[in-house]
Amino acid sequence: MSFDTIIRNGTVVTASDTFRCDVGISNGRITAMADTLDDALEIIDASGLYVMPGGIDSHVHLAQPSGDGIVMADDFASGTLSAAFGGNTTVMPFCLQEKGSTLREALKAYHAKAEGECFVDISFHIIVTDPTGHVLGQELPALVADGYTSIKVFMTYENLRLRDDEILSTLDSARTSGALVMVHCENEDVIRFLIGRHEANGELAPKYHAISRPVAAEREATHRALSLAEIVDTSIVIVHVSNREAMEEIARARARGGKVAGETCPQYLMLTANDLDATELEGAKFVCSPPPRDEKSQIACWEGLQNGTFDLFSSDHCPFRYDDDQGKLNEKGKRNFRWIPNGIPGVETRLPILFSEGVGKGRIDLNRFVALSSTNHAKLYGLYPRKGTIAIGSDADIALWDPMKSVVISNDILHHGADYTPYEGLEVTGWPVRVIVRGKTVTDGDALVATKGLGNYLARTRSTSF
Ligand code: DUC
Ligand code: ZN
Ligand code: ZN
Repeated sequence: MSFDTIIRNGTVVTASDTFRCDVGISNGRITAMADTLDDALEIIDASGLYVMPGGIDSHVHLAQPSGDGIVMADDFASGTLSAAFGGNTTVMPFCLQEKGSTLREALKAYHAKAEGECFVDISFHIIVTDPTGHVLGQELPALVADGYTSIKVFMTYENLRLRDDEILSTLDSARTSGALVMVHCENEDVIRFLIGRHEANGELAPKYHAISRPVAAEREATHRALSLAEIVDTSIVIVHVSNREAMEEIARARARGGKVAGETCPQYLMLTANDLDATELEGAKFVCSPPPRDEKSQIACWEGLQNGTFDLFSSDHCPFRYDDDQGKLNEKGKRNFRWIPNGIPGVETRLPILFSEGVGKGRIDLNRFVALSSTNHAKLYGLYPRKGTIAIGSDADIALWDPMKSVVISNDILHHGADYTPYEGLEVTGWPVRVIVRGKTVTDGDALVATKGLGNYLARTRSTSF
């Protein structure tokens, strides 16, 4: 049998197994796995490397309008390029419904932005901001049938949040149509009250962003979202969880029989609220929501990755330039934390951080790394087993990892559109040295060897996790 490509001498790692094996690829798929394979147009020597499923980052924001003249630092080209260099082969950006528009109109606009631009495969979650009868009764069921099988709702941000009755109707429609609902859990009324108090006191520095979004506001909203899902018997994903109290809500909901998935992100392992209290306005670089907490919360989030509270480790890549009047330091943001856009870059650093801090420091094993970074995302969001594993018949989406390669993270070596990384100076060991999407090499060492447009849009099935 002849192959397009053979990956030889590597150690294959999946979410369940680690074994020595050659991998044969034909027409973009894995077609053979055996001790020794011969005869291919291209042989890649993976001696000393791990052959892992490419990362799936199911939580990224690209080219998403943020209002007030703020512009996201990544479009689909730069965001997916950065994703590829970070070991990812699929990302799942959000498609924002503008109030007054339909979901189909939103999708049309985002498909136009992404078409021909991507370096890795993509698939959209739709952010529902205007859950009209038409949206929930007609559009959502038809969209699920067309492969748009997940949506996100917000409990915070004046212009995005849904009221509880709207969340209930959305969850109820999702149950009947088969969509999976991701929820951003923070109590908007609490946050607005606290922002108002700090503004009245003239407390306007970036650190007040974290102070006005306390753990209790996240815990309460997490509890409420889980209760609303329980009331209409719907599965739910609690995204970007930052602390133990919200984790405990997830555990309690599961103990009551709730179908709940949990997600955390690198910022909750590596940053704290103290980072927002840097000199001058540097703290703006770390403004994201929910905000990073404290060292005890970091420990809690590691426990959650170990014990299964979290199924997903995603970046929540939401990049804004720092020194830019369309970014963090816009005219109003320089004067008041309320106007600093929320979000930080991280799609390229997610996997090296989890590998180095997790596998390298003995907190998780290699198989859990693969589950948290790829396989569970594919299962939860309806891409498995086409994506998220190394198996015969799966897409040949592969990251070759050098577990010994040490890199000092610095913005100079990253490929995103932001002008900083929150992880500047962090040394990591373990780095993706070659990334292959459906059999085609996209990155080889520091070199980009593909052209944009290689990434496809992925229609998805319903979640297979619950
Ligand atoms: N929520 C996200 O999911 N990403 C960035 C900002 C936010 O509030
Ligand atoms: Zn969110
Ligand atoms: Zn996000």
